[in-house]
Amino acid sequence: MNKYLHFYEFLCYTDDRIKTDRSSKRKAMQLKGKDNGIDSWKEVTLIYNAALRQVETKMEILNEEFQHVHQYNPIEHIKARIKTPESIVKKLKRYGYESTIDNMVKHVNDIAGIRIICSFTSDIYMIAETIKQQRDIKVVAVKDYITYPKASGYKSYHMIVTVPVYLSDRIVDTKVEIQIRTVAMDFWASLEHKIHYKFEGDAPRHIKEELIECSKMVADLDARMLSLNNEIVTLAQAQEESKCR
Ligand code: 0O2
Repeated sequence: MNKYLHFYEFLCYTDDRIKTDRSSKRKAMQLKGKDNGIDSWKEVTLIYNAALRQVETKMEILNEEFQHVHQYNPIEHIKARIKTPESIVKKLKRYGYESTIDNMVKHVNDIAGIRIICSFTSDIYMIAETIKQQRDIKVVAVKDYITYPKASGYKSYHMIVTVPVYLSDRIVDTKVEIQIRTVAMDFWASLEHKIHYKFEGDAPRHIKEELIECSKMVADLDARMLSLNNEIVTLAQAQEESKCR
């Protein structure tokens, strides 16, 4: 029995899912495996990747169906990633747990993460509703940081769901974190994320204040773009109706 799993691969944020970077970026880390070490880790990543692919495919189908029925794409683009082992270990430490595969599966909700970027705030809630209605998806938790933004100014709609992954000998309900946000919210969040990491969470006060100001501008921009779009849709409908008369 291999009690300690020495994991020397660096899993990258990538659309190709798991890629092994054997270059200078190679990272060494340690996760204690409960049973047969490397096989457990491989199995875990295989399962999370399968869950991620399922949710991503569901979202692509939804988008295509919307285009077909309503001649409109609610989803601008989708990003999917498996959390790096480094981030998993950091999160476990922050929560006060030992770095074991068991703890990671139990306590880290965003090992598999998918980000859905929409044009309008209304699309976010519509997509969230359709996810909730899918029979094989179980919603475990919802955090609406749009209605209740974080103190940092962060806005996004988060869902932790489980999807069944069918293996040869069993079905594993696997957690996936879904983040749904507008293009503008995503722009803000990616800059804030970079700043957060650059200053290790302790950015100068004026930068934090500026970010809060920018997040208000993002909210205002989202509201104005939505109202503009609603007006365009209403005008287009009126034009269609007058053609039919
Ligand atoms: P990273 O590096 O993006 O992966 P929980 O998952 O419920 O146990 P957690 O992780 O605090 O607890 O949940 P929450 O608040 O839903 O946050 C999950 C993810 O949302 C974060 O993952 C970020 O991706 C994003 N997020 C949350 N708050 C902020 C914020 O203030 N700014 C930005 N830019 N992103 C945020 P990680 O693991 O913290 O980080």
